[in-house]
Amino acid sequence: MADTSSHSVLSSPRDNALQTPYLHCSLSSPRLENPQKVPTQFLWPAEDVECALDELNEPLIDLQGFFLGDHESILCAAKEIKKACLSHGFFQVVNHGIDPRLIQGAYDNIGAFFRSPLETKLRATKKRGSLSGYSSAHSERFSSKLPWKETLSFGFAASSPDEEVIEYFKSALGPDFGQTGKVYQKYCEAMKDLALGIMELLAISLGVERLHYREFFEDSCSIMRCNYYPPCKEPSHVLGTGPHRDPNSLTILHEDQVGGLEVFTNGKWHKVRPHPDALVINIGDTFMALSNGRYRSCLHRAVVNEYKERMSLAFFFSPAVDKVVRPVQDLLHGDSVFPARKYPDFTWSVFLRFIRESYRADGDTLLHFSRWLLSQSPVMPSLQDPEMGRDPS
Ligand SMILES: O=C(O)CCC(=O)C(=O)O
Repeated sequence: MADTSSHSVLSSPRDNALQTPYLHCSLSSPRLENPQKVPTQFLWPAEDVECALDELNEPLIDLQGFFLGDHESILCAAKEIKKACLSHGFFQVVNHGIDPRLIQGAYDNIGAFFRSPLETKLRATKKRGSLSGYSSAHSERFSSKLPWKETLSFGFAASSPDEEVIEYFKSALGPDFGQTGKVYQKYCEAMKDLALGIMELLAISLGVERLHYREFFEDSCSIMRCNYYPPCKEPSHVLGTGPHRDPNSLTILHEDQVGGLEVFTNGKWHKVRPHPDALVINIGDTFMALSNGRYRSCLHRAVVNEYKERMSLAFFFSPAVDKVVRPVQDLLHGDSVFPARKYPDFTWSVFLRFIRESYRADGDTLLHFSRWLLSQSPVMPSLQDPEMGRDPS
């Protein structure tokens, strides 16, 4: 995989911070002199940037009845979730119980971080192989098809000390960022609790014992990523986030009202309409494996806007690193649609290492990971299964 030790920086004109950012590029290519022109490292192939015309007709699921324990509402929500997950792995939830002031606080704080002078952001620079840190266009790892964005990522483990996120912000960025750490500590805790609730609904929808996934994910090890997408003069040639399926289990995303998230289903890209009160939920590869391929890991991307900046907050919910990812027995009865075993057993730590060291997440990550895993462990009994690792889409 190509790599570069230099970095690119999406930065803003001094007089109008975050309104009309342009790009300084210090990759191996010449420095960008004309902000109207996108450097080649940010260009994507035509098939990846094909324009979405239609909106996705995903369900907007009301979680109020679930929190109140209303049996009928729970069954109804589980039914809608099942339909969405069998089809594309994407839905939105409202009445999710997350305080809107917490969400606003998360945007205010991370907006202030992205608006900070470059030298402040670089204090948290993501090191190669690390999950946490500030990254400009992921150029610390890649040198082509770069995403038009800056990100700040950090870990959140359910079993870690109460102040893990606060400590991260203070140690990476200094004491001034303690308050931002407090907001994100709370935000991640709230996301983890919501994810555990959604796991109950997923279990019900799959006909699995209701608490099975809640217990499996009790000691979850998640990743929070804040995305900042500056406006781009040539939006039709770049992507804020390239087409991919999330390798983790479940992603809970809040996006601002600019719009840009798109989902691939029925052979084409669909726009997702942002709902101010909703959280976006998508199934990731690890849950697809846990469901033995029944539920689809959602293929998605984010496009950028010519005039407006955009931010999104992605919580990537994942199991404890050493938990063995294996479907429950009830999902292993093979038939013509779902073979007995679709993916080999794996742990989140091995999957993470695969993505960090040898593979750039895309639409086929789980397929390639499964093949690689099988090539490493020829004694795995599931090797006999010819359907192993085949992507359902
Ligand atoms: O910003 C978005 O809408 C999508 C972000 C995303 O897919 C990611 O961060 O992996």
